[in-house]
Amino acid sequence: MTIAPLSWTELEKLTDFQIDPINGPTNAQARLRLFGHSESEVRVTLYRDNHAWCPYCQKVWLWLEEKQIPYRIEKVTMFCYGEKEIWYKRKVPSGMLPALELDGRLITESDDILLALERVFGPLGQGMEDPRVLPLRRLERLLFRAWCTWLCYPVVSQQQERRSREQFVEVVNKVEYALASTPGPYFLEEFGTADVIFTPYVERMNASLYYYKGYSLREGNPRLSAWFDAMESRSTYRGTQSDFHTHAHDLPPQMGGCWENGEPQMLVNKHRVDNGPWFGLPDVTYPEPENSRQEALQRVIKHRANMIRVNPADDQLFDEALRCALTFMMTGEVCTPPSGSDPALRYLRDRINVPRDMSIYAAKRLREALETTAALAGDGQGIPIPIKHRRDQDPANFARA
Ligand SMILES: N[C@@H](CCC(=O)N[C@@H](CS)C(=O)NCC(=O)O)C(=O)O
Repeated sequence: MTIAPLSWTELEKLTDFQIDPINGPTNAQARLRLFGHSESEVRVTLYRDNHAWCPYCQKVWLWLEEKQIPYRIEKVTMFCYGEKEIWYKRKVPSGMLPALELDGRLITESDDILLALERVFGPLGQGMEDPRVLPLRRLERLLFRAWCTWLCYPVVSQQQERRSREQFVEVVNKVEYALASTPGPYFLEEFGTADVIFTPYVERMNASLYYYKGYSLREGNPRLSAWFDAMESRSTYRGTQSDFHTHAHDLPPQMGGCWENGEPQMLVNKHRVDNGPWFGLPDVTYPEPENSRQEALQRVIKHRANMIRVNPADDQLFDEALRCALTFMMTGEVCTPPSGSDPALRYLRDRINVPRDMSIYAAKRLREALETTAALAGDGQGIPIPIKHRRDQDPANFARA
């Protein structure tokens, strides 16, 4: 039995999901964060990228959220997905992100930003220049370089591939040792600056090595695994956390390329990240919130006009197909989409971004509904995700209401 798709009005009745972007938990939509303070107390503006892809921005973002410093957020386009805003180039001629204004003074370079914030608001746990944090900061850079060496150069021989992997694993062992040297799950006794500094790239390593190398950082290393679990117990981290699919496809243009090794496990992982099932991937382990479907539905309803306009398919065809997928997601009833809509549904499936569009479980629910519904129409794929740039994600195309 297959049912007719619900109308937008009927779908709207199935979600009451809402967040308080200003004073509620960490979220990617906010333009102002007050943590219960008044707007007149805001001394900080964070300039970060539109899609929450920039790792150095995530570092500063997480720090501000942890310290609950009232701040404004201005979103800027990255070179890889669109035109840099002229107003931003006037402020920061290189166009680099993040930047931060503190009492009207502009600061660039994420480490300098954290140092300046510390001077005014105090450190987060042990600070940037604490003698116990300094070696951990160096270790993070060592890990970063070993990761780039493995991921971001073409695979020339199996021997070279093995050596790069071994060198990376050697540094990971040092990270495991550092994590094991204190009793709790964090780098030092208490959560603090060191954890914030490791977060953006360890998250990206977990995603990219799983997808391009068949290596599971989170599953293969018990201390890192416990660290990820502890990070996920924090609403601040959950609000900034991305997923495997988003990173697997946002990193290539940012890093100048990510190279697959073609090994059997890699091929299995890649297929799963792209085609599902998305539940059970080691990109998240906290339990799914009860309202993840409602969240996904609310986000689609809010942005449906742009999503339908930007989709390469005919607007009416995609409108109906999308409502079929949402009907299935909310009711569990099979709803067959119009014939020929399978590539359009998969085009959207491939472009849901976490945390920009919705949180990790909401995205999994929506991707699953889009894929299940597309499969009823056929096996047509959407236009492939570009590798050298991501202008398919140009925010200018989504700005119109
Ligand atoms: N060392 C800098 C690195 C900043 C950086 O590399 N930013 C990249 C994004 S992650 C950037 O702004 N690139 C320009 C662009 O993509 O538009 C810092 O720590 O802030």
